[in-house]
Amino acid sequence: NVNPDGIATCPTNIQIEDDRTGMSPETLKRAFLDNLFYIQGIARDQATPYDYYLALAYTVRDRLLHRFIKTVETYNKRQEKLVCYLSAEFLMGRYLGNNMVNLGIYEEMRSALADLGLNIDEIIEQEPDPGLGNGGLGRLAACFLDSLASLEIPAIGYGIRYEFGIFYQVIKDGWQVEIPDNWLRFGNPWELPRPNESVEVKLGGFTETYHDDKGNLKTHWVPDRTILAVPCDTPVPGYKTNTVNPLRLWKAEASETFNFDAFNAGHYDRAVAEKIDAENISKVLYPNDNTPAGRELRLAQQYFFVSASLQDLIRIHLRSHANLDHFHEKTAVQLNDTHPAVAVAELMRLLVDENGLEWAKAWNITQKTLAYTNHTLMPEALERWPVSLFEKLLPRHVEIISLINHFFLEDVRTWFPENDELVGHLSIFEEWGGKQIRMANLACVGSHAINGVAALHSELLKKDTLREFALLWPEKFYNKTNGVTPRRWILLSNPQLAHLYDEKIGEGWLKDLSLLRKLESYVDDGEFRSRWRAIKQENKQNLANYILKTRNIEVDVNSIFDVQVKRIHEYKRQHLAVLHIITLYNRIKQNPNLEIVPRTFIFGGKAAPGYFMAKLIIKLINAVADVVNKDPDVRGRLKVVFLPNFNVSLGQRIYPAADLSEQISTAGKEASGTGNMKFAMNGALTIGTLDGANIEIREEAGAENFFLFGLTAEEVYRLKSDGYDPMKYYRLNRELKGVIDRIKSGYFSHGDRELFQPIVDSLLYDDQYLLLADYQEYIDCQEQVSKAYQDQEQWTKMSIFNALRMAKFSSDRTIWEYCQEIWNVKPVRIDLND
Ligand code: B1H
Repeated sequence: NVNPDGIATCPTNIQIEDDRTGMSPETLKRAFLDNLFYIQGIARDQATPYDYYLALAYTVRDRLLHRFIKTVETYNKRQEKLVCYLSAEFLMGRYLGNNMVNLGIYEEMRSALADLGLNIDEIIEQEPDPGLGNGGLGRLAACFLDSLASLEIPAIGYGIRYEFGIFYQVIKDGWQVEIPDNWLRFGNPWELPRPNESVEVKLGGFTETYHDDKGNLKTHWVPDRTILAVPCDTPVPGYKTNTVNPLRLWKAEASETFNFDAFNAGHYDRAVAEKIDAENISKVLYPNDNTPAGRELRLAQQYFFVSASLQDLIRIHLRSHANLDHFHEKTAVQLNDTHPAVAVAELMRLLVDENGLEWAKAWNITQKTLAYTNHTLMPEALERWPVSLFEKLLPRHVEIISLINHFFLEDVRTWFPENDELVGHLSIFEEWGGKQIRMANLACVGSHAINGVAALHSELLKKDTLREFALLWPEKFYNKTNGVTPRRWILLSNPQLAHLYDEKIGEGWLKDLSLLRKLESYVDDGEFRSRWRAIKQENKQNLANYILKTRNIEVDVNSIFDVQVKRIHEYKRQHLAVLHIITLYNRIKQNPNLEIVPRTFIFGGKAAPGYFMAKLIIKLINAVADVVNKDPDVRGRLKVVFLPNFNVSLGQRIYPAADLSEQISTAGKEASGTGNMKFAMNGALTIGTLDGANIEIREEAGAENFFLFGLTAEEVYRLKSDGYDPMKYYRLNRELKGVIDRIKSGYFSHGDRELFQPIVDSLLYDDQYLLLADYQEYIDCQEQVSKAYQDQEQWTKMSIFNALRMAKFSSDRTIWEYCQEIWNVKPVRIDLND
């Protein structure tokens, strides 16, 4: 452009995009190259795939930071109530793809990179999967953060920045071997350390009393060490909102003052030891699912992140309020299971000891601030801490808990005079067999709301696990059926399916999953059905390629992909699926020409390193796989695959490729399950018991679109109280006997009859999870599955109904219910131009 004087000018209408915020492919490309050069410090022809990943991550991060800073600024200005989700686990999965999806720049970025000859999917695969959680509980927390930001709710997730996440699982000779997960080795572009916002956390020592200036008797905690909690913030964007909420994870460091003292006194070795001790607190995630670790370091971890988080919240509140009188009106704290339940005592300590509030006032604030979610009915999973251990680490908290208990039981005794049994059940202290603190009781007493995670689970909590509390405070009890985010679990995992939805009804379904119901009439459209099948087929092919590459097993993409992926646990009954496989195998061995619908059995899941039976079940699956896959009589009609290291990324590959979802826990044992929802959303049919959220999935999908079998929770209860005898089933059921005898004979263990003896014995002489009682119905039901699969048109219809009717299981619905009924919070719109 040239002006009348012949001087070159810029056209006035040109839109200049900032390199750090612009979203057009041109700008994205320029920003990416800029980051590659100036942040990675590498020339293009020298760059590794991981360099590309980091350059892309920083490009995406810039677009997040812009929104993140505005979000925090808006929250500070508006002073609306804030949700704080306290969780020892956040199983976030890879950030890069998800962040691009939520920013709405995935396709722009794909084309920007394609212009440079780069494949976006390959770059995404470079990111280590952040595994800061064990399974469902940690992944739920991650889905909740996605929904909170997508619903524009002011929220913050608080947890621990573990240096080592859940171990990496490899399979050697059929056994699980654990490898440390050094996920931070190559840096983490998503986190922002905030050392200036560090807080001190005390541990150990003793308490002493003193008189304050008004002559009141006060208690003072004299700790024997102080740890520095350094916050590292990861921005969590909502889907196509400007909201970017923080996930604030605390890293433990030695507090310099302490270290320095020792150092100056000439105790160099002691200073170093203290530093190591301090850093150990956030070193590693305890790899237990549904069983507490009971170790001193675990309690230290719990207290560490709870204390740091509550101190942070109090600091935030006092920045804009004169005192803490209205703290509960501005802060809702959700306890993700009992892992952060020490918050009850810590909030009281901070309010009373450190901020001078009266006990009664502090107690009112504490109860109104806290709410507790229970995630399990397994009695052995309820956390209890020996008072002696607790006292060693948290002497002041034991005093506070004793006082809380004292006042609480005093009330109970006036409401229910002379009912010692009730008092015994409600007490925070277990007196029997070495005094212990019952964390669930502490959480119940200190909270205004208590919820389970599926309808049945919430009912069983009231009837059983927390019965006495439900009698005392029925109004405190809620159900909040779990959900999962459709952004990661449909759009990101199954882009083809998402594209089909977009094409038919636009993109609105990602924010309102109930819109998918509009597609129901397409079940009668043959063309739609064949497209549906083609998508499933392509997903199956992708998984088959992965299986070939990683396990060197060839699978038939026309066979039923029958999948069970979840943590390995006896109550989840992976070994019941194994009994089914051996049943089919025995039938083939008896009659090699038997007509049978081909199946590929796919398993995945980690066992807690100390859980002997779970590890033996993995070995059994692999042992059966070795025999079945190699046997020429089988002629490839059955294949068994154990995919190592099941994690969020592998889940994203697996759920879209499944035909059949195995949800076969003993009724009354699985609190909810969330994998069950991910499968159904991706068009898998479920074979399942009436347990956890299966019940609600079946209600939504329609009973005719669900393969149901097995005892109900009530029947399980009755059978057990009538005296269950597994041997009876073994003796009376010839096929079952044949299956168990096959394992016993050493057929799957090169003649070794001892190897699987513990599994056989537990089934024949105990069978607390009632595999033998459910066996025949399971086999019969699987027969129905095979029959149904042969009618591909009908199967497709059932698949479509499942996928389209899962709106209830969007975590947006779950979070909205928490907002309305438990947290009393409203959305805050973030305006980038404010
Ligand atoms: C669930 C756990 C759990 N329930 C203790 N309980 C842990 C307990 O490290 N620990 O000490 C770790 C995890 N996890 C799961 O929560 C339930 O089994 C699922 O049924 C449920 O869907 C999920 C989310 O609510």
